[in-house]
Amino acid sequence: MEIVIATRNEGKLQEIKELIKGLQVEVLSLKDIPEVPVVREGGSSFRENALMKAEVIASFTKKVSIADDSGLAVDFLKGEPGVYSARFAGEDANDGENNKELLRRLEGVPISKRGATFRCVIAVVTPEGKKDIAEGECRGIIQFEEKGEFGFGYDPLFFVPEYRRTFAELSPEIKNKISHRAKAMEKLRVVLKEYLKTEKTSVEKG
Ligand code: ITT
Repeated sequence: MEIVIATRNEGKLQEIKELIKGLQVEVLSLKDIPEVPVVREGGSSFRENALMKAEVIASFTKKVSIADDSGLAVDFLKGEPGVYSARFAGEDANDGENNKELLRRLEGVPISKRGATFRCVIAVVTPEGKKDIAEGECRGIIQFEEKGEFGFGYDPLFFVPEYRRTFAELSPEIKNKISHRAKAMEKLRVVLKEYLKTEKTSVEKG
């Protein structure tokens, strides 16, 4: 079975590919299907955005599609940047600019008030319109400066107390065991396995 990972974010793509390793699927990304439409994220929740992205791509490609909408909710900023995480420092902001903006907004805020949650919602949609959705969360503390080279986005600022490292200091293998994305994907592996079983049965039946 072919599935499409509906993201233009290279960091997410690599992580999701790792997380579905072992399933008998052939993974396509949006780079393999250049003509797909760009989905504007107009929703006010991760859930809405993830579903919208997966629905558009599933109906366009006629393949099972997986979309991830995720972001960082900082306690002191009352949940910001949230669904605007990719655009925190402006419409076309890159990771470095978003990290700088986050540090600026937290200037003078003590460590005790720098708690934050990474949230991830992943939607799986079939061409027939069947939808499944799962969420995952991970708690951490926003550092005073960037540390580490792995990962993407806010990883260099997101300190995980249990490991005494930022996400960007942890190897991809460890991040993929404990992250918000890993937790969401773990629930959806069951769903994908079911699709595979159904597909196998219908192929055998002819
Ligand atoms: P797609 O919509 O094409 O998937 P995007 O980057 O626009 O890509 P989102 O709208 O879901 O995706 O934005 C998520 C942003 O949240 C992302 O750009 C990062 O800045 C941040 N983010 C999400 N998960 C992260 C992670 O595991 N590590 C670091 N930052 C993360």
